[in-house]
Amino acid sequence: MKIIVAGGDGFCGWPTALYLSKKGHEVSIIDNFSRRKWDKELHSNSLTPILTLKERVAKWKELTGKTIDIYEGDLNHYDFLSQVLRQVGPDAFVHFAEQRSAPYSMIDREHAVFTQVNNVVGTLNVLYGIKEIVPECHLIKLGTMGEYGNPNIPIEEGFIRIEHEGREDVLPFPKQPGSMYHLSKVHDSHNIMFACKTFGIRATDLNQGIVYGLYTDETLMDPSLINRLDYDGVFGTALNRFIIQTAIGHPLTVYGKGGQTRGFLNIMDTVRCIEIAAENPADLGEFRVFNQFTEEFSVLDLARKVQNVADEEGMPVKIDHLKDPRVELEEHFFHAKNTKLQQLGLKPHLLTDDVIRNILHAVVQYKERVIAENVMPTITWR
Ligand code: NAD
Ligand code: USQ
Repeated sequence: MKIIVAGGDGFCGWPTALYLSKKGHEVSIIDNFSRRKWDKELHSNSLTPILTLKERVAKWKELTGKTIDIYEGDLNHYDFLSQVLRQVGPDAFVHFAEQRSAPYSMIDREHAVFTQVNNVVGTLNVLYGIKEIVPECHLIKLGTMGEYGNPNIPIEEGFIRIEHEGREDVLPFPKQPGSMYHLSKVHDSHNIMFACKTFGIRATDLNQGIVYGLYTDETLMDPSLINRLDYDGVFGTALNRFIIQTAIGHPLTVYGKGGQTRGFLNIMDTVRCIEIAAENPADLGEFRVFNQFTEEFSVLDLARKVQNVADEEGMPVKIDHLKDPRVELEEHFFHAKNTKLQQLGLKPHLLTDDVIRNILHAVVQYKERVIAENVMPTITWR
């Protein structure tokens, strides 16, 4: 297949591009390198030293003989996007290219507006580009489990059967997102559902949980292929942050009680989920939703798991309960369905102590790169 990976310079996109390329697909990356610019804005960095995309792709070619084309540009610029769609003629368009940090979206009005414009307009352009230029192309869009929020009932995969006043229907599952970023994903989902119904295009919305780890078989092939890894209070995510905090001897930063429960998955499963979606496309006019996570944990459970492994490794670490900088439930019911990807063949890599240990050993090598003042959260929701 000809596959475009938009956001292919990022944490999920880069290993996905390599994985799909190895599987024999013709991969092209679109990226405007905004993530690297946000690091500069925040005076932060990736824990791991990452090369330029051009250098990474050249190393991939040297090692495998496979070419990945690079298109540098912004999905918000329709002239650029439409030219790429004409040139590549993709069978699938994998869309990772958004501003994905909840705290970044909550800095102030400018960052909220930027996040929603970047994400919503980018996705709208992709929808119109597919409609006008490549109407058969399958949109594989990264959504988020956080679109659903924390309802007091089990979360379905996208849709729920509801009985009301003697009638029944299957309707979109209610959305109660917890940040301006998570809201942008809800707006995207609505626009994609409308475009499928109205224009007859095909799309899969992957409501992904929190991704942990950094390595895949492909990024391990050479140090030049290493993935980015975020640890700061803005872009770092729960489990990866706790492991990196352990590496530098920083207390684990549990916000509030730590009963916040979420879906999680290993980056090795992210790349496979994208392949599964691509190999099993939605029908024309169909809007599909898969919940893309493999296990559920509370934040405090994860901190304790990391603490146990740290003890075994002779790197004891404390757990701190910080005042929660977010407006969110610190304890709640959470159970979500996640059977569709497994029915299509996903074999989850589950979170064991050895998995935590391996990530810890990997990150310890780069601990000197941590900018200590970036570890604590500084952005509040209120
Ligand atoms: P990332 O920030 O590492 O990568 C996103 C990439 O998209 C970056 O390289 C960035 O430069 C690019 N980009 C952003 N806006 C763009 C635009 N307008 N035009 C072109 N390129 C643009 O993020 P990630 O962690 O790889 O996440 C990828 C996607 O997966 C996001 O949509 C995110 O919402 C979703 N997701 C991520 C996680 C996670 O834990 N990382 C979990 C659930 C969902
Ligand atoms: N949290 C802590 N301590 C920390 C970091 C986070 O207790 O040091 C808590 C947060 O308060 C929150 C939970 O852990 O309750 C998750 O926070 P996170 O920063 O790990 O994840 P989140 O902000 O939800 O966003 C991340 C990605 C986003 C993706 C989302 C999937 O950045 O792109 O959409 O995970 S999900 O959470 O399922 O919506």
